[in-house]
Amino acid sequence: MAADSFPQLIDDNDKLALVDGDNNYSYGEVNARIDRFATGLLNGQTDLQEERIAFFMPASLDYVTTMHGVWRAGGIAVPLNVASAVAELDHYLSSARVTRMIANDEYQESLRELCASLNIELVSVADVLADETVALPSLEPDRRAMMLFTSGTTNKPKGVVSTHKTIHAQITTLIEAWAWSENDVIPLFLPLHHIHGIVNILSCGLWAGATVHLFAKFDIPKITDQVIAGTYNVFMAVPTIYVKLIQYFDSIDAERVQQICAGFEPMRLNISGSAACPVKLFKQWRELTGQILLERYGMTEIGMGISNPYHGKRRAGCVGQALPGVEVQLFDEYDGAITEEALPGEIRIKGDNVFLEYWDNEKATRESFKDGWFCTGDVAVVEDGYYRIMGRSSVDIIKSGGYKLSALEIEGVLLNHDAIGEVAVIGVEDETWGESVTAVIALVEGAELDYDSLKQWCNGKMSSYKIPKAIKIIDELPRNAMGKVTKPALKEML
Ligand code: MCA
Ligand code: AMP
Repeated sequence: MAADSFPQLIDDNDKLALVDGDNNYSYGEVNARIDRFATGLLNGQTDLQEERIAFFMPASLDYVTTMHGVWRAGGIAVPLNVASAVAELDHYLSSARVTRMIANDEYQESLRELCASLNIELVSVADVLADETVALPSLEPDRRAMMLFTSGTTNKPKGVVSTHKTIHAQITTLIEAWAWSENDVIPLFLPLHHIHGIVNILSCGLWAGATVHLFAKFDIPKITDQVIAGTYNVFMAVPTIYVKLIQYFDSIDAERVQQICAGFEPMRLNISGSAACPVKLFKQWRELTGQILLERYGMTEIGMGISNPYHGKRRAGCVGQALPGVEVQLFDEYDGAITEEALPGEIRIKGDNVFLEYWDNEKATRESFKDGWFCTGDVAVVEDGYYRIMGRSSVDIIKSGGYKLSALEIEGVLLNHDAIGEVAVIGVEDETWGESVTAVIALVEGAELDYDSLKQWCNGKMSSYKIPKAIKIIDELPRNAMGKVTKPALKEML
């Protein structure tokens, strides 16, 4: 591979790349391990020819080895959410036609039956690592590299396919815009099946030669210990994480709060994204830590598109301007480009950062582009040269704690419950989660249902963060003249 066209790690052998608990790994060690893993995956072949290889593991040396190993060997990396329910995994694995699954001991048991039924070979990283390395294939930049599943306005999540070129563009634009350097040290505690964790933190960090501290989950005491120790100079998170940090401050003594805030204060950058950062939160964070949050806007299909400036004014409630190499244009409902400020329109995006296709779904891919622009479904307005996100065109998408959830997917599961006649799932404004999943239910005649039993019934049928946080039982769902449930009316009612 030509190092300048692909997502890569720097080749400074001694520089510290990853910290995983008490273990430190240099770029030299990680690079060598990736080559051994890629060689093992190839197992005599010269190129994986876009074989879909799924992996099911939290942030770890093995995760990095697997992701880059699949890339170097010419496969398509399919990182999965370790919190997925089996039914969700079945959909991801079968729709992507995955042939091999990489998971380590503790996770293998939960996957064995499913992998066997789908004829997927289940192996650990150690099983694959070769003793020696062979020459790895030379790949064209437009080869498919990664598939991430995203929920949308359809019942089942779609596989978003990016090429090496896409990921390279997504990384390099952020390296430039946010001034990444090898002096950076950043914690990574976000899930690694989404762009935020994969590209913005892990891939940018490794491209820049920075040090990335890996956490299997958002472990507030451990992470804040390191903040107090002055370990990090960059911090990236979803708004819910800043809210949770502030909530944590209420549960600890004033001296520790002061130490944590003093640890954030000298950092060169704190970023918020994946969901709207409320102005109140922006102000609270500045008062507590002195940090002016840099808010940016992105999407699985495009990586990052719009960002407040690194140098220059970061405006609360706004997401800033188009990133370098990204074209952004607002369009009205008649597909006319909006050229005046203050008129809202749909955000459409062009650039090398835009994904290639929805896997095996030509129709959905075609419908999501107009005249070469990718249509995001998000509505924004420009005010004094800054984009401000106003909302989404679909009421069926909910953003909870940074996760994009499909109301239709959740409704599809809930409708299998014997007591539920009709259901509409909506996102209700919430201080912690941004939007909180709420199910409005009309029961089957004579049936009864309480929240706790429904929550229990949902366990194992969907990832836990999709399970409604509340239910509201009503006699009949409101519908318009076409028979469609009027979700805006329901939202207003709640
Ligand atoms: C956890 N819970 C949630 C969520 N997360 N409920 C609703 N929404 C959520 N997002 C629930 C669990 O089901 C559980 O419920 C309880 O909270 C505690 O779970 P736990 O895992 O301990 O919670 P946590 O560690 O505090 O997790 C909160 C979190 C997490 C750290 C904010 O949700 C998270 O990592 N979110 C970020 C997701 C992300 O990276 N999104 C980026 C995608 P119970 O106790 O009832 O079982 S967007 C993207 O990539 C684009 C390109 C972009 O712009 O960035
Ligand atoms: P996902 O497909 O999970 O990557 O989520 C992408 C969606 O997150 C976008 O289409 C937006 O609706 C939302 N989003 C991301 N960043 C922001 C932001 N800063 N403000 C508001 N919404 C955002």
